Amino acid sequence: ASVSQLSRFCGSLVASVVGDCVGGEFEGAEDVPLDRVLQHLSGLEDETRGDGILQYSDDTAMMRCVAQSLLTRMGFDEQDMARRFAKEYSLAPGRGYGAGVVQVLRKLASPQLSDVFQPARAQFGGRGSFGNGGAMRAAPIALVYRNIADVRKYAGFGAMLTHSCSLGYNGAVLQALAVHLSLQGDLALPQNFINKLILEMEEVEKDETARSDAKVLNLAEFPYCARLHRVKELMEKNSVSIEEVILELGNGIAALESVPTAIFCVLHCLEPREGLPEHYGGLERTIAYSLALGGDTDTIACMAGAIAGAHYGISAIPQSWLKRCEGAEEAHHLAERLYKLYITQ
Ligand code: 8NA
Ligand code: MG
Ligand code: MG
Repeated sequence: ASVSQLSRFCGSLVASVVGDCVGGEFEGAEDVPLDRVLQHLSGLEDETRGDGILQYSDDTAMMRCVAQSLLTRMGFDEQDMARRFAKEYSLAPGRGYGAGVVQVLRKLASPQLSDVFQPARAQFGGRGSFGNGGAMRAAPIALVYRNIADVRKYAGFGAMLTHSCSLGYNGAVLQALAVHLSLQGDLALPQNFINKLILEMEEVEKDETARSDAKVLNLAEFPYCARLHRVKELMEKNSVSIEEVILELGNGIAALESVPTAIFCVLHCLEPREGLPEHYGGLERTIAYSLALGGDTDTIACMAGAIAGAHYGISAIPQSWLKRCEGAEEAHHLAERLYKLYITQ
């Protein structure tokens, strides 16, 4: 059955929140046995347990700012978005922000600041952050810009407010491109999906700054393209172990170590997989698998959720999960409003 655009919008933002909320349990854990993941997820379905609501973290807090800014300004407005990040942080500083980014968020609160991209450029001795904080909040940009060149441009700018290293903002570009293609139904042909991402990122990584940043950080040329080629190789294998995925793609807080990983989670879980319950649909498999990788689980599940939700649509997310995740309903409303404002006008 075909999934409507509205359902894809809602699925993307809601599944990203669900990934963040359920992933928080294992954030930073080295080794996460699949049993524990499945136990955690089946606990959500048990209404009598009353473990309460799972709280969202920085991932969702910042994604909401991006969506609200796009709604209020009817387009990308860096001043407004920066102010929203700063305000959100000052109201709820305990959402698990990265250790470096909090300095940027404090500086962005200053009314004297004229260049809102400046605080990000001062990070890490002027090199800028390569964390995945730009990528984790990129989905709303892919929802509202339908032209792929705009997706690239505004996902990059949106990330540069906190992440000025090209590895940081290009991770956001890749994440937004993956959501963009998923919204178009491109995951129906996984090989085409990954090939298109590689072609796009070849353009993105041709850039002089991207080349010199890769060199300075001792990475191979075209680092994202290289990872995407590894994703492709893993897709072609009959069986892939968790250890292999972590070794080849990573599970860390750097965008390079997590965005291609999230994309792989989605692709790998398009089909039923050994060890995952048979009654799970693709979206549930994607979230469960993302958690089982360990490391930055909230953010990998958040990013994989945004891509998978855009493919499967809102009805693929179990009600029992939604009900236990803080901000899931709000994300549904935000997606509906973005759809109304940008698609049906
Ligand atoms: P960020 O910009 O502070 O980057 C995150 C971290 O990456 C920094 O604190 C540094 O350790 C490292 N880093 C980034 N750029 C550089 C650089 N140029 N040189 C050296 N080190 C660098 O924060 P962010 O917004 O990118 O956040 C990323 C992640 O941190 C998110 O997953 C978020 O949820 C959060 N977080 C993660 C964990 C975890 O254990 N995985 C725990 C708490 C918070
Ligand atoms: Mg987080
Ligand atoms: Mg995280």
